[in-house]
Amino acid sequence: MPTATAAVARAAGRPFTFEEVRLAEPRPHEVLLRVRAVGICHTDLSVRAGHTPFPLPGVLGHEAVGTVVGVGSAVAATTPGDTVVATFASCGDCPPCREGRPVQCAHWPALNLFGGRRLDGSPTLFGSDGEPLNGHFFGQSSFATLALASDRNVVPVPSDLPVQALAGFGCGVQTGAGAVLNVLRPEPGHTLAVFGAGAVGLSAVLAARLTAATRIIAVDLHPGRLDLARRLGATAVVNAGESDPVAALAELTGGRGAERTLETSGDVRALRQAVAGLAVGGMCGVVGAPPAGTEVGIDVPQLLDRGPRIVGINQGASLPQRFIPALVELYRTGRLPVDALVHTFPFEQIERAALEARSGRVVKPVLLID
Ligand code: CXF
Ligand code: ZN
Repeated sequence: MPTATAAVARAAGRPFTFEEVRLAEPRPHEVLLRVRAVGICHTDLSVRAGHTPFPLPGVLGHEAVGTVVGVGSAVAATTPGDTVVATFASCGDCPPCREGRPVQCAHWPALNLFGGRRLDGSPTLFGSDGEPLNGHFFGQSSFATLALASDRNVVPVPSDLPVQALAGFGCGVQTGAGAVLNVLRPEPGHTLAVFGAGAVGLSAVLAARLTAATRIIAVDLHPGRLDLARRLGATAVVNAGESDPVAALAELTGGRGAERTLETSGDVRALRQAVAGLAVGGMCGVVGAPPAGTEVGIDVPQLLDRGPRIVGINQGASLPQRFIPALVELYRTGRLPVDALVHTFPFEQIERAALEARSGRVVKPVLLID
């Protein structure tokens, strides 16, 4: 059994502890990675805080870039020595997977969030005492020196690019850029307003620059993040703590509202504003997740009158084997400059990295593992 060091989340609200763990041997379609960089996403911290259900003790981490060090007997898409980005898991067998929509996999929650095991219930991780630990988080559990993934959720990428820049492509960058490029697809003359200028929202701003959207408006409460949004291509910013975003969107669009909005913060007030700020016939993409069970009301006469489309988008509606290489190529050619979002920390400083992200000082913390 391969042995690794992992940052283990023992219980909700407790600091990570560095422990020796053992990984299961790769099954036919599985891949063993030496993790070289792994981003911290809000979802990791939300699980660690006890707000998103995942069974603890366990190993989180779902934005790995690594080197393949072992493959199961049926793996054809990658080979030892390859650099890969690890992304979300999907079963490959259910109707949405077969129809090319793995983000809507029938087993998505079990495979990525709540399961802690493979779908058949077998553990992939063990503590040094031999007891099973929860793993398989997004099919990877990559806050560790080694991670077990599968041939469906690793994507080979060029080996000559900085690993820290590619880490977010497995979740945050894919989520923000995919929402814009795969779903919202703003047209010439359109205004896109992005609520939340974190890693997902800023990736959406970067992607919006690749479209013909005329106006790209970032909405947040944090002045530093709004400055960064401007530097990355937002044509206007709105500080939601100082002015009403719905009124600001109306003013910036000659009274029409935004043809496209994207809610990335998970705040229901922001979601209401993102819908209220739409132009007639506009589309609001929802990627930010409030706590389970959260509802918002719909004004039905306004629904009929204004015809908004409100679309939930998971992982940027990505087909990872196609979309991630495309994003990586955009990065390589300077057209998706995600370096501006990234701050690196040594793996041992995972707590400091988490703290900096929570304070808003750091947009995308990436842990480097040597
Ligand atoms: C999240 C999005 C919100 C629900 C849980 C999964 N995706 C990535 O971190
Ligand atoms: Zn994530």
